[in-house]
Amino acid sequence: MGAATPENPIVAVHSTGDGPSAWVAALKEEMPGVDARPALEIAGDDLARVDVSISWRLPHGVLARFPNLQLVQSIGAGVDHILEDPDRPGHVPIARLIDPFMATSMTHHIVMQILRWHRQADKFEGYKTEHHWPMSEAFDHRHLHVAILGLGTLGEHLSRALTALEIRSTGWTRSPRAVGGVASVSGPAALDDLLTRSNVVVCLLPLTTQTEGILGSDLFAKLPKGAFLVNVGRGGHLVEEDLIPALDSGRLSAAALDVFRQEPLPSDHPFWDDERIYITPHIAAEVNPSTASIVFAENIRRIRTGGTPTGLVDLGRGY
Ligand code: NDP
Ligand code: OXD
Repeated sequence: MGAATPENPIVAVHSTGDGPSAWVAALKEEMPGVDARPALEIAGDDLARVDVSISWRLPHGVLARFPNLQLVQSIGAGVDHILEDPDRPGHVPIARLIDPFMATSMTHHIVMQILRWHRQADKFEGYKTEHHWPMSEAFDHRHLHVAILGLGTLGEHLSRALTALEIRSTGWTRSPRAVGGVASVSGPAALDDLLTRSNVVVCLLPLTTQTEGILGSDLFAKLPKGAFLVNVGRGGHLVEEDLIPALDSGRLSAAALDVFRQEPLPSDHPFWDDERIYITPHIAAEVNPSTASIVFAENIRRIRTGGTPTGLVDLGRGY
């Protein structure tokens, strides 16, 4: 671990979007007496009092201003936004957020997208406009097989929910992983076989040097024709220029994207106007200040009492 806990320690909080105030308030609610402040407002002697940073997309270089930092806590399950900071003090541990609320929220989003595609919701919207009442439509969920790339906290939750809905799924992991009642395979060789028997692919991987660009033409070519892609991992997983050709060729029939290489997605990006691409603005599993603060408060207590925080990242693996 890093330096000793400073006297009168401060938690430095940063978030994009609505800013840090909701996070500061939720943390104070959960941990009365905590000295939590917006990270960008901490200056002078107070910089040495910061022992914990809780952040989402903190500007690069800010972590390096805290000489007694002991924990970098991500506001989010992904930590790529922290690892990207070239000035990050490398010896300070990083924790990702493991929050059951997020897992449920992510599962709801993905199930919604899969069922929207499978039950052809867009077609029925069109029928409504036309006042058309088709004589029959067959939906056979037994033909669905979902490949879940990344069977971690979120992937495992999804897999269990799909099983309850009688939708088959198989998870893909880096190292062999036995999760009771959940089918899984691991390693690059097993992925090829999994793809050939999956008509839905869900990416729930962390962004690492190994997973960057994994959703590209090579992977699409292994899928059965007409497959459906859901990317909720990171924009860097998708080779964006390979998506529209895969849709045009019929290899993919549609894609639901929640994350993009550039966020917000630029207004002139071709994905906006392609009706085969469902777009959501990185809201698949929004972090919730009141539930996440329970985890943050526990990790602050642990780091200040010599304990081990939950969700510690293996810096060698990158997640
Ligand atoms: P976990 O760390 O719990 O799980 C990651 C999974 O990915 C593990 O099963 C891991 O395998 C697998 N994995 C990692 N690298 C590889 C690889 N090279 N080959 C095969 N499998 C690999 O993460 P979470 O489930 O908590 O979150 C996953 C990601 O979801 C986050 O990193 C983030 O990018 C994204 N996310 C997106 C959100 C959104 O709103 N769009 C919200 C929250 C998260 P193993 O089990 O062997 O370690
Ligand atoms: C996360 C996210 O990583 O919101 O939690 O993407």
